[in-house]
Amino acid sequence: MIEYKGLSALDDGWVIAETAFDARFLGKFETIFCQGNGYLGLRAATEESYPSEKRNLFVAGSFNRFANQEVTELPNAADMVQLEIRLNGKRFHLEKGIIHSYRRELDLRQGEIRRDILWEDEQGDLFKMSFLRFVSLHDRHLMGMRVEITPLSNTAEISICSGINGQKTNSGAQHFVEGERRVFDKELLQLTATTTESKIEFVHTCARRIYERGVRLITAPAPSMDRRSVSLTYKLKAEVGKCITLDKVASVHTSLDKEWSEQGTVNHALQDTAREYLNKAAEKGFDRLLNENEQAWKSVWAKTNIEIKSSDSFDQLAIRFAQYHLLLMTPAHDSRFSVGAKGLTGEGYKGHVFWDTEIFILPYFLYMNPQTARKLVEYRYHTLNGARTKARDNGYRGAMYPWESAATGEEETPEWGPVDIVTGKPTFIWTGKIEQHITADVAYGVWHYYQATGDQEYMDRYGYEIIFETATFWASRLEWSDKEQKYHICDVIGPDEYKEHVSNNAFTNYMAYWNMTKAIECSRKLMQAQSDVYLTLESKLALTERLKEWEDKSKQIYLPQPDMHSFIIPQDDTYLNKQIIDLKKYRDQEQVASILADYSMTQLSEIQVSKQADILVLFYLLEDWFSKETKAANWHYYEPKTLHDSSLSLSTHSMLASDVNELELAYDMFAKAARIDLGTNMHSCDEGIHSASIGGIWKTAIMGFGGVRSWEGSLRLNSKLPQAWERLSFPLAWQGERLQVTVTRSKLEVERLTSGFGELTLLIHGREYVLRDRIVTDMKEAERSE
Ligand code: IFM
Repeated sequence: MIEYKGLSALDDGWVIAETAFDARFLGKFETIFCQGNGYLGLRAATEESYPSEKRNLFVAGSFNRFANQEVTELPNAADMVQLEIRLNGKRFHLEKGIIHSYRRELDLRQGEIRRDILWEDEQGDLFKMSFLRFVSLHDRHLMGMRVEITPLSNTAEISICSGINGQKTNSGAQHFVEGERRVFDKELLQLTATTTESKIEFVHTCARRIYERGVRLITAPAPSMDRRSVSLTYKLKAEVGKCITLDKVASVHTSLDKEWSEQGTVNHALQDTAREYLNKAAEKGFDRLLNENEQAWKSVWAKTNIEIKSSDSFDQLAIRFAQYHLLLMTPAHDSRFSVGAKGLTGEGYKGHVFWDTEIFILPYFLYMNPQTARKLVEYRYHTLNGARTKARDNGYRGAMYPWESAATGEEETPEWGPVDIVTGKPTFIWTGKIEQHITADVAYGVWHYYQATGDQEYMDRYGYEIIFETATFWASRLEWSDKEQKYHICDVIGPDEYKEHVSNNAFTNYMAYWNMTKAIECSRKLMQAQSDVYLTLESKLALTERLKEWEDKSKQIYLPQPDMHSFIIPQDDTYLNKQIIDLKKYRDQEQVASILADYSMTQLSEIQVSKQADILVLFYLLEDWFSKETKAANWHYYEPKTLHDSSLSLSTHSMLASDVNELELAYDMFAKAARIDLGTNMHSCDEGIHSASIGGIWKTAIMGFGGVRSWEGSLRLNSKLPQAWERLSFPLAWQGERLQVTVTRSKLEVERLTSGFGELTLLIHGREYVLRDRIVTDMKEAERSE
């Protein structure tokens, strides 16, 4: 049913195929075959409609609140890819008739989907049907589709109804007020709609052309309008063997687009512009538009290609699949928006932005495309005021970032979740209130960006302010314990969300401490070396006063230490005293979170069971603060108690296993992480792609096996290949330079692709090297000295 084609020398890991149609698995392919460009995300629903489908089209950042008591979400824009095809009067769909052959492929090289079907209708008539679709990477407003129908046994009456359907909702929530519907010249359709609360105007426009055996047919289609929809129906007679082709190009523009949101839209300006735009696109023709898209992808791959020579060629495909989706999910065009936990591929998590961005997705862009990384860290500056409001509303100072963020930086976590298995009531979602480590994670992202890029201008304008405001939040958040004579952080949720209302979660305490000490270091540095920036921030934030508070308090934060004998760090104050149960059933589960069918969240809080990596994330972020023994001991203590019920878990475990030289374990976990969305579990991603896990695939390969880390401004390479891999080669951006790193079993080679100023110092397997053009080191020697 799912085939990872391209696993031969010829096509080399680029194509994923759906080899048979099964309506039960529509969600799987809608998600993994999703198309987009960071502005638009088009879920890959088939052209013909099915009851279990989820047709989604999202525009990055276009949040709307359906009702006051609901959180804001990305609204589902009008559908322009659905077609109603009638063959001899009967609606074409694959739950009737006989499917003689079926194949749908996503080609990652160009982000195109092709579907070929040989289908016999209930009367015994045979048809060849082909579909091709793209969302342009060349032009972010544009998408295109081609449909080819050839009757193979008898002359056939073909009718194709296609248009713009604005009747779509987000699982019932209608986010739009109906606008105008128009048909221009019996060819071009336009439908406008405005979001109910955020008042964003969406303009959907499309045009189509129809051909018989390549010759354009000038036929008069029948227009029709309905509530929130407009369409055209073509009726044609096709002879045996004669192919009817419909080309459709469509666009979405919104008043949120930078050019409009800055100047505002007046009268029909947006509609007129969109119409002109689409007319031009239609004039160019489908083939040229397709070609432009292909060229755009080609240049992306030329810059970002990663090669993995593995005994399992799935690995190569998996990394490309991850890169493909990382591009789709990231609004590189506009720093007012960031990456949703499901990207733009589904309604899951409502388009909201989590710590996933800083910890799991940002690293990819830092080391592959720093310009895009800058957009992501700017987003947190755009939302800084929202975070200040959240801090104030909760009785704190500084900036308290929301666990779930959308347009403004105010908290958007919904309050009620799935059923509590014991009480039968909905479960209260505490993360928005007490999963507070996000605030330090944001600051960490800012610092990581600065280390990897050296972008001083960003820091001066935005970065320092974020670090100071987040440190101030922590200073106001700490609670003094008379008994311990230390500052504690009580009543939080750490990364392990199966432990609610815990105190002194190690991850949270260490990250808060890191955040405050980083603020101290930055303000001292500014005082000495950049007095202008210091003075600006001093007058805005009263830095001198704050510095004293950070210094006094950070010294006294309680940081849970590794046990002297076992090296175990308590995850929180009570974790190690909780009951241990046999978790085999849940670790062998088919679908994640099966434990919630047996235990409520309250009950889970009393068991040594973790949803996902917690302390281990700390070992990766603050790697020099912990010894190898501590990392290994905690990996082995906590992993058997971890269900990996969050998709963020496996990649962290894999990276850490690499760090402690458990390479085969690391590979096993990489292989599992790479299959979370792309694997054969046909329901794992119905709600959308797991963005953080996708970033995690790149991280396990490049930061895990490639061993790439940055620590306080220096680039480290600690590469180790698992048995299955013979070669790993990847590009790397570092402080304005571009490098190419190639690791084989015998050597590690770093080539400098740019001729920047001066020498570059790298730490390779613990030894300092100066890079001029190229460094080659011996992997065997590195292994021996481990
Ligand atoms: O941010 C994650 C969290 O760590 C686990 N639950 C899902 C969230 C969104 O991916």
